[in-house]
Order: sequence, then C-alpha cells, then structure tokens
Amino acid sequence: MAGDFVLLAYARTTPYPYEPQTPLSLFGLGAYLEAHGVLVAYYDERVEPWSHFNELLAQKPLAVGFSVMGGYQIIAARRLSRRARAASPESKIVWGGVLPSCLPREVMNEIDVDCIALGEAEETMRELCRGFASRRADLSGIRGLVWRDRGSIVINPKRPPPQLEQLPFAYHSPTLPLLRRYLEKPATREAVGYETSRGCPSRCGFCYSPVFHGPVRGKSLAKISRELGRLRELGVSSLDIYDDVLMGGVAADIAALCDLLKALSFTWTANLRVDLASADILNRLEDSGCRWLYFGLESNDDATLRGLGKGFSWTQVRAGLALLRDRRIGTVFSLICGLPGKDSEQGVRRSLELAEELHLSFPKAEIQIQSFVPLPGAALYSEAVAQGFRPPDGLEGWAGHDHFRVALPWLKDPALPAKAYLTSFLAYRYRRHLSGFPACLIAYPLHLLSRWRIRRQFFGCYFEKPLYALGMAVLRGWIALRFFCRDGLRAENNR
Ligand code: B12
Repeated sequence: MAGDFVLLAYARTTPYPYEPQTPLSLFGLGAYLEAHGVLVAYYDERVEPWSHFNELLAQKPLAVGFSVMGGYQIIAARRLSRRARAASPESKIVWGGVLPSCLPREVMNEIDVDCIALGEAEETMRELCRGFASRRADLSGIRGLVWRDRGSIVINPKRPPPQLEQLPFAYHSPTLPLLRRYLEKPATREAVGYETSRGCPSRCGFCYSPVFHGPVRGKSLAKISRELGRLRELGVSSLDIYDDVLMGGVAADIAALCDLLKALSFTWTANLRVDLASADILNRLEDSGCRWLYFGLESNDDATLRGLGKGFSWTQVRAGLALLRDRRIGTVFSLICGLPGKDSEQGVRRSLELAEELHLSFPKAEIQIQSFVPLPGAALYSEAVAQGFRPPDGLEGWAGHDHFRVALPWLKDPALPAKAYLTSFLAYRYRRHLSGFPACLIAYPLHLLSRWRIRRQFFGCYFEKPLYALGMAVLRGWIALRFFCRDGLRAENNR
C-alpha cells in the first residue's frame, strides 16, 4: 500500500503502567475513511513495538494522523510526530481530538503539524485525505480544518457533527489484529470502548462537551444490536461505554439497551445521571451485567448545581442515591470543587464534608473530589481567566495542567483542590488500585491519614504529593527500562 494510505497513530496517555483501552477515536475514524475508499493502517504505541511504527513510516503514508487528549499524551504524540516527520518528510501530519480542538493555535505554533481537524472529524479527515491524494487540495473549502496559508494559521468555519447512524462499525476487519492485543491483556477493567451516543444532556460549565460535541445524538437500537452482536462474535465480553451519559440519558432506551446487553451476556461500565436512577432502571442495570456506574454528583448545594447547568437538584440526587443503596453495582461518585466565585473556599469545605457523608452511607462506593481544571472550550474558562487564572506556558505546561497540579488563584491555598483530589483517591479509591502487596504497605497508612485529613479538613504538612511524585518517578524509570529491554529485544528478533 506504499504511499497511498493513511496511518492513524495513538501515543501513550501516561508514562505509568495501566491496561490500555481500545482507541475508539482512531478505529471509528479509520472505519469511516475505509468505507469511503481510503486505505488505513493503525499503530498504537501502548501495545505495539516502536519498530512497527518505523516500518509503517518507511512505506511513506500520505498522512499520519494522531489522536490527542490533554495530559501526557501531548508529549508522547509530539515525540511520535517528530519521528514521523524525520522518517517520512513527505507525509502530512494531522492532529485531531479534544486537545488540538481546544488549543488549535498553540498546537499549530509549537508542533510541526500540517493541519488540525477540529471536533468530531470523520468527514473533515475524509475530505482532507481526498485533497492530499489529489495533491492540489483547496484547504480553504474544508470545514472544521485548521491549516497554514503562507505562514498564517487559518481556522475554517466549524462543521456540524455527524449523525451516529451514518457512521460505520468501528471494530471492522483491519482493526482486529490490534483488538486481539487489548483482549490478550489481563483484564483489570473493561478494555473495549464502545459508544451508543455522543454529546451530553447536562451543560456543565466546567466541561468541554457542550461546545465540542454540540447536541446529543444517539445510535438506533437496531444499529447497537448489530454492533454488540458482532463484538460478541469477536470474543468481546466486557465493555466500557464512553458516552457522557449512557444512551444520551433517555430512560426508555437505557432499558432497551440493558435487555440487549443481558441477552448477549456482557459485563460493562458506563456514566449515568443520578436523576435517571429509578428502581426499574437500576434493576435492569444490575441484571444486565453492569459492573460500575460513574455519577457526576458535583455538589449538594442547589445554587452551585444550578450555576453549573447540571439540570438536577440535590433533592433529586438524594432520591437517586436512596435507590442505589445495597446494589450489586460498584459506584463512583464524583464531586467538583474549586469553581471560580466568591463561594469557592466554602465550596471546597462542603465537598470534603459531603465526601465523608457519602462514604459513611455508601462504604463501598468510590468517591472522587475532582478539582476544577480550567480548560479552553469549557464555559467557565473565561470566568477563570477573569479571576486571575494564568494559562500554562505552552503545550508542555498544558500537558502538566491536570487535577494533580492545577493551581486556582482565587483560593487562599491555590493547590487545595489538587490536594483534595489526591487525598480523596487515597481515602476512598485506593482499594481497587493499590491494595495488592507490597503497594498496600505504603497505601494503607496513607489511606488512614487521608481519611483523617478529610474529617479534620486539615491539609498542612502535605507531604503526600512529593511522595507521590517520587513514587511515580521511580515507577517511570522502571517502566522505561522494561520498555527499552522489550523493544530492544523485539528489534533484535525482527532482524
Ligand atoms: C476513554 C477515555 C479515556 C481512556 C483512554 C482511551 C484509550 N483509548 O485508551 C483513559 C481512561 C485512558 C483516559 C485517560 C485520560 N483522559 Co480521557 N477520556 C476518554 C473518553 C471517556 C472517551 C474517548 C473516546 O474514545 N471517545 C469516543 C471517540 C469516538 O471520540 P473522540 O475521542 O472525541 O474522537 C473524535 C474526535 O475527537 C476526533 N478525533 C479524535 N482523534 C483524532 C485523530 C485524528 C487524526 C483526527 C483527524 C480526528 C480525531 O474525531 C473522532 C471521531 O469523531 C473521553 C470523554 C468522551 N466522552 O469522549 C475522555 C477524555 C478524552 N479524557 C480526558 C482526559 C483529560 C484524560 C486524562 C488526561 C485525565 C486525567 N485526569 O489524567 C487521562 C489521561 C492520563 C491517564 N491516566 O491515562 C478529557 C480530555 C480533555 C482535553 N482537554 O483534552 C476527556 C474529553 C474527558 C473530559 N470530560 O474531560 N481517557
């Protein structure tokens, strides 16, 4: 296929070990391109040796596309992009995904990319590939594209997002060798991603989704039934459903989906809104193999919930929670703190109290106190900037701009929400991730300390963060060594 194919690549999302999930963004995009006659090759750095990337680059693809989300993936994708540029200077480099869609100018200025495809980019990428193939593309006519015109960055008008019914099944035959690699991994969690809808019925001011995805769109039950059946034939039995809210939050459709999942004996996880948790829906969820549900509860303060555009009140949350008690489904309750506003300091305190209250009522639930992380694309971003938030310096800075490290200048201790995030992990979530020996020798005392910190609301002498950073640095060194040895050996064997 030399020269006439597009290479879609997925870089590491973290330098630490974890079980990778299927890159649905690239598989779905690739399926769409292939359905329109474009040949596609796939590379996932997390499960394939570097030598394979080099082999594909040696065949001089027409374009190399990278899927990039915030965090460490920026650094990893930049590294792979540089390698692509060096190995195949004639290939066009395209970035897509949430991060370049939210920070297009920063990416164009700092990374040697030719174009960015904004938002849900199936059709944008198809038109772009057609243009590259004809070698005389008029890029100004491609909606949703960011490109350079004689040195200046041009952002073309946006493109409406696609209807999911018209998109082909993501796990089509060329992706199957890769799919097997994720399935081979010891399953610590559901490795295969699936989507039944895009967009979110909540319009939360801290989230990118309302701007990025626009209106909620779902697949028909007939399409879902075909796709789930096919996945079962391929040997997939566990799913992580990526929807912002399962089935776009339509209760009748959730019930029907449960019947499908039950009939096919899947186990699965998903995000749900707590106001959808009726007794009937929860019985069906329990019965259909649902293992984990993630709920964004955010706050027990109605004014905050209203201000966020959450679309439910604390009374509704309580009613949903009452029905969730004693279920066989694992739950993650997420709270947000550090939102801009004069009430912010108090908001953090309220989140800590609420977390402990929830823990006492639901001892098995995982509770996550998320820090507000100002991200361009979210409605609250401009307010954060108006209140003194300074955007990080360059993409390197954005890569480190996360729940662990964010500093919010409107708080007396700008790092308090980041501390609350790590502390809530150690207090209420460590068991699933760190209870094995020997990690528990360190994690268990930290867990006790974190519970104490939350009860006392005391974050003085906060040594956990440097300790965490040290632990991660050691782990990172060890992983680098293992990867080096593994890839080194494979390169030897391939000779
Ligand atoms: C699954 C997932 C993950 C998985 C990774 C997936 C994988 N393959 O391994 C895991 C769990 C590892 C993960 C991790 C993180 N994630 Co995540 N994740 C998601 C999630 C739920 C689904 C992504 C997905 O596949 N969607 C379905 C596909 C079809 O949609 P898509 O990815 O948007 O792709 C479309 C477009 O973006 C575009 N596109 C995408 N790639 C490309 C490439 C090219 C070349 C082109 C042209 C177009 C294009 O076209 C696609 C088709 O329309 C999203 C939220 C969501 N609902 O989308 C968050 C999300 C992407 N994650 C996010 C973040 C921040 C993270 C973390 C950094 C969070 C953290 N606190 O550490 C970590 C990474 C570090 C780590 N520890 O791993 C943010 C990104 C925000 C941002 N500004 O970039 C999101 C949007 C969640 C959120 N609400 O904030 N994540």
